[in-house]
Amino acid sequence: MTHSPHHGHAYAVPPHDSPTGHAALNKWVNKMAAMCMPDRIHWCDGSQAESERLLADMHAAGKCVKLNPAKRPNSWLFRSDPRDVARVESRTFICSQSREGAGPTNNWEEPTAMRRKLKELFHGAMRGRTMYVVPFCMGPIGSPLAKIGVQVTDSPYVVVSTRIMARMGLAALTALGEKGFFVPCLHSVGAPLAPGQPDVAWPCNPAQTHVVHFPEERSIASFGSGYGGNALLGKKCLALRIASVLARDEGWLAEHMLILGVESPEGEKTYVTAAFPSACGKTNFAMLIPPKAMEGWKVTCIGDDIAWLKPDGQGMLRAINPEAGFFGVAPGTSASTNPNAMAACARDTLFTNVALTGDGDVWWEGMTPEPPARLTDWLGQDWTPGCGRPSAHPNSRFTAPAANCPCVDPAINDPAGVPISAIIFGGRRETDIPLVFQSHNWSHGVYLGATVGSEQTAAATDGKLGVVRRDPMAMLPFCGYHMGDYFRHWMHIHKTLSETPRIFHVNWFRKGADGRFLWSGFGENMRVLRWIVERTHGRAFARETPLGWSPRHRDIDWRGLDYPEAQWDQVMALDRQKLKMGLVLQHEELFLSLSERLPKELIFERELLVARL
Ligand code: O2Y
Ligand code: MN
Repeated sequence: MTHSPHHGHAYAVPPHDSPTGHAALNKWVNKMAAMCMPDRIHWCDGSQAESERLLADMHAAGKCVKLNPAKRPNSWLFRSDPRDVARVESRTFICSQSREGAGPTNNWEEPTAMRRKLKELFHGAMRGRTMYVVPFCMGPIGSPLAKIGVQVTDSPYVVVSTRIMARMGLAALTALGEKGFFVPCLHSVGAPLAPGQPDVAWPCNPAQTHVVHFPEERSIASFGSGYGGNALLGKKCLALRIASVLARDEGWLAEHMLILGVESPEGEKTYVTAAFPSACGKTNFAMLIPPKAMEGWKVTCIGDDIAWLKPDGQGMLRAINPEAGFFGVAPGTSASTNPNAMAACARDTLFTNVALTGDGDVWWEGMTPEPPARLTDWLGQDWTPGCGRPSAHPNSRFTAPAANCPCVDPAINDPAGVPISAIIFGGRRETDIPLVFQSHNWSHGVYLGATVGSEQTAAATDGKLGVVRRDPMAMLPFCGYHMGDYFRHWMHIHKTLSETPRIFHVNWFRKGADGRFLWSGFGENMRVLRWIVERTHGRAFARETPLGWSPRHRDIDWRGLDYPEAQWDQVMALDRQKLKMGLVLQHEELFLSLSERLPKELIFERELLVARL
């Protein structure tokens, strides 16, 4: 196949041995190659040997640091370009046929115009590089809930990361077969190399970054960034934005939720999902270790970020984690805050933008109480404590296999998924919102999820720190269609269930008048989680409040903790007048922006809330 670039001689797609007879896939790969003009094409098999080869090549090219195998076996450190450190919401687009289809919460551009722009951007974008063809399966191979994607990328970092985060390679290709449905995912760092031009450690093109979704076509194109959610297209792009559209059309839910299992001392297992906006301690909650005094209670982890939930033949909502690894925020993760995450990244892990110790290990703020005396920081510069800069970027990450996590749930690879008894929504709120309450019913629960607000942190660069952003179901940056239709879909799903999960709201982050946290969180959250689980089984007491059903001090398991009732009253307090004047008005603002597409049930719920307050 030949193609004539603007500036000169014809381009011929390099010969490549496709391992699949999937005609549509082969055709698409050839078409992408003709446009991007890579020097080489490599179909990824997903083997350990392939990953080792790519890492060795990147190491030889100065693109990563091999960590000390005695300290961190089979692990590597990458340092990104300082302009490419996080998801870029302002450059993320949902290009549905109509602007209405994307709704007011997404950036929209007319699809034909965007395709024209992308064609220009991708034209010759892989010159001098290898185009990797990366088949991957989101969800356990063979699961009726799983979906296949194929990413073409010129980033070997993306290839080795995808191998950890998804079931990648020949197994996915075999599951796809010769006629199966796949989501085409086009990715380039947008930094072609002229003949003889030396590469840089982290090629990218921040001025031209575009992360684009075509929901009707079910395809993704990402240009200019090599980082995280912009580049690992199986994660936020496929498993949330495109999957939310598939889920709407097919009768299921693609959610920004962790999945955990709670095992009682009697061995009863209850599965729970929870949605929190980015960087609200989701990974810590997903891997929670109960206080010692709550003997016999155990938490297991299915996933820390994304859940796909589908009613089964009996009307029970069952969930899978479409991912196979954790792309966790490093700073703040420690042996005391999350020993399970520390164990998960103790080996076989890719670190990005953390600091390097003198003996070839990694460090980040919060890993140990005392920082090492000297470090090489995430920018590759000498670092000493007190130099005034953090050693690791606040959005630095570990990419670790879920299989390494000591608390991984045995059902993580179960193709049928796990039955969900409770759904938790939460945000980061220093004031106003009590620690925990339960919705009156499904429609009230959807209202709670739809009106979640959270104070901003570092995961989204365009967010302003500390400002409360409405983040419905933690899906604001991730819903691939109109948010009003999304709420409607949540209402519809209830009609397809015979067993309805109970819905709860939590806020681990409330502060007292003295500015100190009223709740210490982490393992102590097990006390709240136990109440939630017991409620789903009809075993725990509560009192009715205007916000929902709330536990009293005596309804919580306090073994091993002296938590005074007066402090409980503070963490659970609600100021009716303040809520009526502030919160409900803010809900109104969100609802107004969604206007005609908002399901009427949510308007009723707001009226009921005002009346109760
Ligand atoms: O900044 C990025 O590219 C990653 S953001 C991220 C990563 C893992 C899990 N969740 C998130 C998020 O922003 O929700
Ligand atoms: Mn997330």
